[in-house]
Amino acid sequence: MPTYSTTARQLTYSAVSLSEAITAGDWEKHYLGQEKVAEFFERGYISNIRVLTEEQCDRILKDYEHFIDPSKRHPGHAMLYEHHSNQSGDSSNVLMHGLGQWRLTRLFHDVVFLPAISVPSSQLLDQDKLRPVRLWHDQMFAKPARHGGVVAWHQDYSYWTRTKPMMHLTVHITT
Ligand SMILES: O=C(O)CCC(=O)C(=O)O
Repeated sequence: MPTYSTTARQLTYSAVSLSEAITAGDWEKHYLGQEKVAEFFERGYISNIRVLTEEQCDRILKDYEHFIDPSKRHPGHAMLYEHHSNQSGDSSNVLMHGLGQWRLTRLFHDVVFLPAISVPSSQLLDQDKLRPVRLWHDQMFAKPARHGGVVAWHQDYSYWTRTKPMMHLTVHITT
């Protein structure tokens, strides 16, 4: 069971994870091929990289309900850095936006550390060598089927300036 420390405001778990079947020997299978790596440095992005199985998606969607359904609100809700239940500006649609989900549930916590994400990230931070990876922040946009809102047009250039020389990247996970 997770515990919530009121002093450290940090979620800790006793054991196991979303990737419990993955052992150190499995790291290599997550390496991107040289073609994909080259594509990233040529175009600035790559897409269609599977990071979760369907079974993992089904499990994480249960945790997702804590953030989208007020009647299932998580007991650690106050630990979110931000939570907006509807940023669409339209009460007939929903655009939930939150930061800090990784601190609340085990699966959202574990997704941040999945080798399927951290290993390719380590390859893509620097063209010349593998780099250690750390989380800057997580962010969730929820657009429920048939009544999902849209994110208004905006630019994210300021993110590009957070490290110099640039040594960060964004991982977009869609289900
Ligand atoms: O997924 C979206 O609709 C918006 C994403 C976005 O604004 C962001 O990643 O900062």
